Amino acid sequence: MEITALKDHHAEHWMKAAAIRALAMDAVAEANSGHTGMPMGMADVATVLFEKHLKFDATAPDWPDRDRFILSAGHGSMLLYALLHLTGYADMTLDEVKNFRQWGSRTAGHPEYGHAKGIETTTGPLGQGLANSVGFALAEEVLRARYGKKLVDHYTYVIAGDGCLMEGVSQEAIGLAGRQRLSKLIVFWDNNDITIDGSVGMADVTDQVKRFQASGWHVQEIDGHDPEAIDAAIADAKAAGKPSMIACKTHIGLGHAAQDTAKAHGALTDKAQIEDTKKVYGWPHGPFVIPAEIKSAWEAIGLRGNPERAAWQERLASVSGTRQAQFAREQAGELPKRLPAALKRFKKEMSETAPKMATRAASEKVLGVINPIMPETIGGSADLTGSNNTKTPDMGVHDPDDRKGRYIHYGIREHGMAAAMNGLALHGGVKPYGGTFMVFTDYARAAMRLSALMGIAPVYVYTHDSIGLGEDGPTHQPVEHLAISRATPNTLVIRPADPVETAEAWEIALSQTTTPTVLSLTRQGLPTVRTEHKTKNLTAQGAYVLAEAEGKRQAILIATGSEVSVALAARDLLQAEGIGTRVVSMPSWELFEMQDEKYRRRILPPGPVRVAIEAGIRLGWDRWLFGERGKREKSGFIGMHGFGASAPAGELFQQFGITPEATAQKAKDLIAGNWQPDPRV
Ligand SMILES: Cc1ncc(C[n+]2csc(CCOP(=O)(O)OP(=O)(O)O)c2C)c(N)n1
Repeated sequence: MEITALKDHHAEHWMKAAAIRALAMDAVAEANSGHTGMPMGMADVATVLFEKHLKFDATAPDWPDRDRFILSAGHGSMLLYALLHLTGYADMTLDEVKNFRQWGSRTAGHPEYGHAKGIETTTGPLGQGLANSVGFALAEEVLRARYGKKLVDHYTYVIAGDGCLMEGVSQEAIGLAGRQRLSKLIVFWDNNDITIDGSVGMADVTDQVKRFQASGWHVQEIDGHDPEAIDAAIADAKAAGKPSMIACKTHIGLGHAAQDTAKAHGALTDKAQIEDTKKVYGWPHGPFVIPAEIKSAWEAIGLRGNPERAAWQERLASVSGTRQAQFAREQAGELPKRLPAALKRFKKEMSETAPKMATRAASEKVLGVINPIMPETIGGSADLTGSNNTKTPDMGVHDPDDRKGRYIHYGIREHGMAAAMNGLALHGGVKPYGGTFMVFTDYARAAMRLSALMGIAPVYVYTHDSIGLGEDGPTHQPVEHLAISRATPNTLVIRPADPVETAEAWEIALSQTTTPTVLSLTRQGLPTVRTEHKTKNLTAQGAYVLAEAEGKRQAILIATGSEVSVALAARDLLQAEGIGTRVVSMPSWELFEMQDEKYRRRILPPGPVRVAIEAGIRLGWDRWLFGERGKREKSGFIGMHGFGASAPAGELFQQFGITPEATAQKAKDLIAGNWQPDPRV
């Protein structure tokens, strides 16, 4: 639809949409950076969605039963900021819009979760928002099944661009949504044929309509500037009974000299061109000026959901007190009161029976305690359920035929799983965890990084955490992955040594509300090292003395996970030679870092030589070896210096020198003053 026809036939709509376009142009021009063309192209779709369909109340942005709106094409952030400002979200003042992309503003370059209400997720890395939306829609299904339509009945709407659809993660998301028949997920594709380098055709000839259909979606194609077509398409999408994609043919940079070109993708800052565009729009107002009647029309849209929310509040008040309390607890992300005692009982039993067990198997046992007490957990695995030990019998498999099922078969989609877990966590009311092999952290990383950046708390259950997985070989043996996870800000990495530490690790992970956790778990069996029951969660201190030196303390062995038992055996060797040796179990660097100086000094006192043992690369370990009062010439590392190999685990530990004997020798060399640099492989 051409601009003149739009202006003539849909005058009111046009002016509302023009307000978005004008704000986008003004803010980008003021910041001298940002993306103008996309908000200009999708303003009509967004206006119809907010005016006629989106269930929301700008005065209550956290209303749990609101529809979610996700701008997956996050570079078009001004579209979202304009909508939030116009509809009257208190966080999004005109000053915030004027401070687009400036230090301290809520209007970051790309929408950031937590900066302002109404930003449901952080987007910008293309494809992520779309992949998050699958988690949002899954959370809605699970909660609707549990609480009924009275309390949970909402849609997830997404705007995705060509870039989102080109990213690989989009196929993972689309495939999962299609299989799960997420009928309350509606995606608008901004089909404008333009990316940064030029036309989409330079890099892609995919028939997106057929692609979505092939994955089980309902698809429509419309003129993305025609308000009636947009309205009708949304109505049809709602009735489709499957996830729905609306291909919206749009013009990037509508009405601007750069329309339909890659130039429109960038910052359109030329003053004369902006003025010309505003003339075409019939928008005679200066920068950041929104006429009162247009602002109040938008504010009325912002209040449209108010009665519906009040009715919802009444319905919530009418359910039983227990149910209300449960709903509130789950929404707040609080742990059930019964959980700590149940985990303590589990720990006691493990210490008493001291089984030999892989930590992945221990994790399954712990989940067997947790899941029946926490109906909000949503488990899953990327097609490695039997290997990750992530499923407990009470969960039920989530499926269109069993929406109460709490276990999700994500398929071989590590990235899609992690992104969906972000969506589940952001939706609220559920607590997601999901498993794969630790080495595939690489596949999931972009989404894991966003969990950390957003400050949300999914739990990544990563098993097969070292060469200890054996015969699958170096393609499957993580060596640098602990370091990568530890390098990521706001990420908690826990590598438990036995079933007791595994239970403690889960308790810590589930108590997080603003930090994701990586649980690093073994494939191979390990002895229980915590044979003396302690009610206190020792893992929460990050590191603690597991075995004290007998006689004069000459060596401290610091180990994590499967190498704690190596350290204990090395201690036996050293003690047999009269060398007093302390073993420190250090399941989490981050938690140890948070302890006060006095505690850290108590665990790692100056004086004795230090040897760290971990079947991963050394990067980062120097902090605990040289730092914390340590000395380079009095410290050594037993671990990996390159990639692993395919062989039985026992052989690999021997070949790579991660043994009690090598550890004891290293300690003795250091005590004798024979420090050697690490081998370079
Ligand atoms: C994962 C990722 N890769 C690259 C970018 C950089 N980038 C931002 S927008 C864009 C082009 C997107 O094209 P499209 O989705 O068609 O948006 P439009 O041109 O319509 O605004 C690129 C490559 C990014 N944000 N995320």
